[in-house]
Amino acid sequence: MDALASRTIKTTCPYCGVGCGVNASVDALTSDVIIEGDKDHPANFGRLCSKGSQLGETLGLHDRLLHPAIGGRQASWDEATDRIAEAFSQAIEQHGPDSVALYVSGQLLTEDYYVANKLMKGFIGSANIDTNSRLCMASSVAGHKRAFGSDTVPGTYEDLELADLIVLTGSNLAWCHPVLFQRIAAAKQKRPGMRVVLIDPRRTPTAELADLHLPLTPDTDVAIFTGLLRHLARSPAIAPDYVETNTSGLDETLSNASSWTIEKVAEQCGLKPSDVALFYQWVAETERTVTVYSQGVNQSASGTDKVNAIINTHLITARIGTPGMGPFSVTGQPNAMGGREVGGLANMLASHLELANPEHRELVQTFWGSPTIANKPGLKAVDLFEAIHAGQIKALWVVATNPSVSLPDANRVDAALAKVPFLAVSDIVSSTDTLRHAARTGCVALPATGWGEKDGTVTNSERMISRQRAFLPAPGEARHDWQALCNVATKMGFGEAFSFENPTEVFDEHARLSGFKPEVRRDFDISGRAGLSQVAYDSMPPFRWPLRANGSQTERFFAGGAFFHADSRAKFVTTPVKAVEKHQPKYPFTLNTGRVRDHWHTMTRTGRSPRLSAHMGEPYCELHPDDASRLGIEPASLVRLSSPHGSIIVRALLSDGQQPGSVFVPMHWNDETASNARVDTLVKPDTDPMSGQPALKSSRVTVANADMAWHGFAVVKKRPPSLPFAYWSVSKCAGGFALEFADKTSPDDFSAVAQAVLQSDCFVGLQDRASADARFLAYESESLLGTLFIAQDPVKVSRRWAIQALSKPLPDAAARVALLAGRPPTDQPDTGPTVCACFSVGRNTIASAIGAGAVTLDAIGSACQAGTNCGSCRSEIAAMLPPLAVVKETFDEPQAV
Ligand SMILES: Nc1nc2c(c(=O)[nH]1)N[C@H]1C(S)=C(S)[C@@H](COP(=O)(O)OP(=O)(O)OC[C@H]3O[C@@H](n4cnc5c(=O)[nH]c(N)nc54)[C@H](O)[C@@H]3O)O[C@H]1N2
Ligand SMILES: Nc1nc2c(c(=O)[nH]1)N[C@H]1C(S)=C(S)[C@@H](COP(=O)(O)OP(=O)(O)OC[C@H]3O[C@@H](n4cnc5c(=O)[nH]c(N)nc54)[C@H](O)[C@@H]3O)O[C@H]1N2
Ligand code: SF4
Ligand SMILES: [Mo]
Repeated sequence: MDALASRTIKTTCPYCGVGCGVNASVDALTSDVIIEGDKDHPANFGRLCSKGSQLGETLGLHDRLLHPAIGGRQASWDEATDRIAEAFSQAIEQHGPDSVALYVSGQLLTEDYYVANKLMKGFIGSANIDTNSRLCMASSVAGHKRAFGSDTVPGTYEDLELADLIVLTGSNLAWCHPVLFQRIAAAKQKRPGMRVVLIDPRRTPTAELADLHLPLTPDTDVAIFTGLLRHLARSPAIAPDYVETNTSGLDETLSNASSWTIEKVAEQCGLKPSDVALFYQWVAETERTVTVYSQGVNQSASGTDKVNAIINTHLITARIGTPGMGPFSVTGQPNAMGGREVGGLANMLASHLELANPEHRELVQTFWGSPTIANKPGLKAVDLFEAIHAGQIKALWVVATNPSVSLPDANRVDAALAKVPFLAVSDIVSSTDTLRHAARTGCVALPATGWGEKDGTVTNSERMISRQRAFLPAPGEARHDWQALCNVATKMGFGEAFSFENPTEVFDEHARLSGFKPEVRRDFDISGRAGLSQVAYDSMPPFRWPLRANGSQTERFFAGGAFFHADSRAKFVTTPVKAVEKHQPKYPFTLNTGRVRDHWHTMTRTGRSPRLSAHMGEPYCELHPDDASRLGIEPASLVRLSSPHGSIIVRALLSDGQQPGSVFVPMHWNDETASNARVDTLVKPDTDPMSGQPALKSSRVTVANADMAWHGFAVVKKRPPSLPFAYWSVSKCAGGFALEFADKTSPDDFSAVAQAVLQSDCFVGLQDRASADARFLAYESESLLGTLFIAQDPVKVSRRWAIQALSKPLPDAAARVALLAGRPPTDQPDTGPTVCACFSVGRNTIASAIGAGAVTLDAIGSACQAGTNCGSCRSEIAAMLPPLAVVKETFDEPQAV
């Protein structure tokens, strides 16, 4: 056992921007990694969500990328970095610095990110470095800059607890920032007077906490906040002194808002006027108001305007920078903020300085002592991949992101990855949709260290900088991303500026730059942490920026004005309301996309966890039951969604939380986990004109039955090398893999299907060819290899029960018959699909607890443990509880059980 691994190490969760503190240790006997929430961390005070709690299950060396490769052939680091340096240098020599590009990620540590940005902007001399944060936070950055003159998040998480009204817009906080959701839920329980409003076209689990849900027509947020501004201007909530002293542009912005009466807003947004009026009334009467926003706001062609329409309502009321109030952009990735701080976007410079400002460029160039500095913005993510098609980009290095899955018009992105003359990809796993392209002749794959192996810092949504610390050794030949970047920089001739020995030195340079020439006014400054020794860096506790050289800090920004525009005033931004898109008969549905509770992005990590994969096992499309019945789509059948850009096949999940005419498909599934479910192949590449952020939540699609002749479900110990069917999806389960599949034509005999899926000749089974009903079971000596069920309609066998059987000893003849019958024996009730991932509690178990009289979350927890560990499932459990009236009745007239 490595000496590193025997102690408890304080680190930070690698998933969302909440940035929870994690205590990690390795069990000396089993080598299992034990994960607990860090009670001392100011983001979570010991809480973790389901993803954080199950981090241990996502580690391990299987499927890791362990060696560099050139053209798919294993190579040494020296050869691989030679090849990258040569390809980059050659392109620069022949076609100039703008012919090369880096596409990086908000999941890099600040130290990795700093080095990447320094190399590109200061030494290569191009700003062609962009990041997946373009898909994520770019509209918030642009909105902040327009309003404040800087990319500043004014408040802190504590504001969420201190607020009397929280407006959540375009955010599914319960699933995407679960620990913040829990902090709000706890505060609301203590202070029931606190109100929550949710603005989201669909009813999500977040709605469980909401006193009011406004299911607006997609992309009409600008209208609702413009109307709110008008309303506030006419209410006692207006703060004339603050507006007068600290802002500019209100008159023009208000005159743009003048026609947006409650009735007009309600009509534009498809809401009841009384609901809009109630929302406006609550905001007007509640001084302590926080507006939390995320991708329903950012990922839109009017994303930046949405951000500014929100900020306008906080400026007019002076509800900013004061405990319990403010606009609050919650960031997605663990280091979305750190990336912004080092200038990771193509239009920014390090230390929150401006690429467009000559004084700022000179400051950074002087500090770096660099031969050059990029003097014009580089290509933004969507444009960058388009520039490959135009032949402008000759060499591209992708680090810690999976653009073949996550960028809009993903088939065209794939074509670009297949076409770019030179491609390098750094990743931690051995196979992704993007990495596949790096196996082309002459292209390079680099193995990176992942969470638990790497060391550095990340910044969360409330400007809190925390350490990620290693507690595992680097596997195989994996190296840290900053090291790979320094290796290449050195080979390109920039060795002196990239001679960092460790992340401490990188952090130190970053901290010093932030305090260099303080007379150039900026918000970001961590020079108070410059000059740390290795020991001090290693033990550095979380701290919030700014932390200046003199030790001073700013907890919250802008209560007293002091904005970062030249006149120190904030700007009201006029945000014209765009017309709602007309109905398009050819593509009648609006395609909304986003996340599920237990998967992270392209599933390269959460997909390794059986517990996390149990919650949502398959790609799906949420669809209103009325639309489904009109189209003849049965629940759980397979549907084909098509757009002008592509087409996918996913499972239909009927839900009246969805608006008729809209569908929702998660972004997670990809070619590694399903036959044809990359939702971004459908998504249009339209972007916000200000921020360049793609409009990922509003494409146009058709929905139709996928018309399958038969459906299959199997659990197997070994994943089959291929599944030759029109539809398939694979998920990790305890002891093996769960497979769903279907095909267009029925074979005469399903034995060949059984052979391919069960990967064995030793199987027993029965089949009824006329009804396409068949069951098979394969075993080897004492153990079950897999079971397979085929039916004409979607297979109705209990998934949990079939999965459990895989880990049990080979059943006796009676149990085999029960297995083949596809029904749990009567003494083993079907516990239903997983709701609580921590304790693997199924929906049916929770339903029986409710049936037996448990009518509160706590009572259900006592009865079956569900919801008692991380709490991420509590909103789903709450949704299963009967409405209050029924609950009361049950209390009044207890039923004899
Ligand atoms: N479980 C999980 N958590 C995550 C992630 C993950 O992959 N999995 N990823 C992290 C990352 S990087 C990010 S960026 C965040 C994202 O966090 P969120 O933004 O909360 O998540 P999304 O599901 O992308 O979208 C949020 C909501 O926007 C709604 N929406 C769509 N269109 C509109 C609209 O026009 N107006 C309004 N008001 N709402 C609209 C959608 O219906 C959806 O419920 O999550 C982070 N946390
Ligand atoms: N339709 C639609 N598309 C979307 C979104 C949406 O809501 N809808 N959301 C967008 C948003 S907000 C985001 S943030 C993106 C996310 O999209 P991506 O960034 O493409 O998704 P990830 O799966 O997080 O990709 C990270 C990759 O880096 C690898 N990796 C993990 N750790 C490390 C490391 O330390 N070093 C290296 N080198 N590699 C590592 C992982 O294995 C994985 O392959 O998706 C965007 N795309
Ligand atoms: S809320 Fe969950 S995913 Fe986000 S940082 Fe905390 S534990 Fe990780
Ligand atoms: Mo994101």
